[in-house]
Amino acid sequence: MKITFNLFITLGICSVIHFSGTAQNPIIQTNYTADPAPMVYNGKVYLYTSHDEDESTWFTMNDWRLYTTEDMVNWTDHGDVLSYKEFNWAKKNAWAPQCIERNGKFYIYVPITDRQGKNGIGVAVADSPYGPFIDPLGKPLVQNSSADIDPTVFIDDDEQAYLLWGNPVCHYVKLNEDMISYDDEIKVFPNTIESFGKRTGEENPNRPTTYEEGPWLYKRNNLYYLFFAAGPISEHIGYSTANSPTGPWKYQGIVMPTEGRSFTNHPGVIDYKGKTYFFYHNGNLPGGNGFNRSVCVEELQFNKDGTIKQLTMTDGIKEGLETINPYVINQAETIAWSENVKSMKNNEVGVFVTAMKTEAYTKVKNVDFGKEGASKFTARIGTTHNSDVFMEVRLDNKDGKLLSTLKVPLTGGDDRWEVVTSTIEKVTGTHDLYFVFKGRASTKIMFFDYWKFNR
Ligand code: FUB
Repeated sequence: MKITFNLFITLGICSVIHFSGTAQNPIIQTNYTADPAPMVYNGKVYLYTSHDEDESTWFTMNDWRLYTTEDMVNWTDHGDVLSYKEFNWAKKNAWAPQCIERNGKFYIYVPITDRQGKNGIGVAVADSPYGPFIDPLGKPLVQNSSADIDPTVFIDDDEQAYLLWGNPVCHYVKLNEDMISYDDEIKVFPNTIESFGKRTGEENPNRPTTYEEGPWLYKRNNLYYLFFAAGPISEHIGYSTANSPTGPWKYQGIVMPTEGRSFTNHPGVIDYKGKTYFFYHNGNLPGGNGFNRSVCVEELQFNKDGTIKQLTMTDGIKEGLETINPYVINQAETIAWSENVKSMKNNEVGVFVTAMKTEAYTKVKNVDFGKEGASKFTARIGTTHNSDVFMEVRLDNKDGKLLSTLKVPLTGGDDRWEVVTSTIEKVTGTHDLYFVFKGRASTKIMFFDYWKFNR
């Protein structure tokens, strides 16, 4: 991403955004996330993202994070799964990643700037989608030019894997079966107007077409789609199609026009449970802007001829694909929506949530209590404040029916917890569940690790 500092400042400025009570976008509210890279594996969506540090005024990005869902509305936060520091040749810039599975191993491709200041694409390998990811090479997989950012990886039906990347042109190479080497020559897609559309509103000899960065390769009905962040700045998302993963590409138009308070955007597309989903980012969280971005998702729809119905940024997906079972332990960091809550991680409990202000809350969508219903509620919680701190459990909205008010025990730290149980009036049927955190302290009101109901 290359634009002038003044333009960065202008485009980074934020205004106040208001959400309706049913908003689902941005899908992560507990951290700023960008550059979505969804992967479907064993019936679950694994969403890898880059991570804008809070209050960034530049691309201050140190690690990659993972979120999962089975219903497309409740997302479980698994925290950071890899940092640029795991690559001993890297200096900074944990930018747009993508992870793919092959033969039970998980390969994540990441752009990083090395200790000499050169861009490159690293690869790290894990036995599980949750990591730990290890750099098998000890050096970049690709270090070809300053264009080496934004990798997308794709395995075709004939098992050939492709790595594509680049700004301001799109490079590609065929990967070997081991996914961490290549014998083929690195090539560039001809950056023609026919392939990527004529750039309008900016005279730039290096960028004659709309192709900017952030390619994403996807296949449907034997047609290959190349989604990409398109210019000029502020970016929109465009796409091209071809009969082979290496082109020739034919420009097809705009998938998502510019909007959303971020001067970048970045596509990620998956098929899941019979639908196609389009992930992107914007600056729409409170405090959000071009350097404090947030990942969103929309359903993507196609016309009969395979072209794409243009999208706008919406409040998000309203209907969950599954319900949540309240009679097993549910992690507090499985969230449909939240306000003033941060996710954190430690060795004691893994990922947990911290309420940063009084009245902070998390919402879990579509909790199915069944016909028999629940009569007990249990949560693992704690606080460092000896003033009164309470966690309320409510139904269907933040001020909805009160099921329970737990007095949060003074445990003294997020490495010390108590399990608290209360009896509740019987609840049956399917409801959205709200956990509302109340206390007098000005920060870190309380910690919340998990919850469960009993019959
Ligand atoms: O997140 C850093 C950079 O911004 C990415 O590499 C680009 O795709 C843009 O989203």
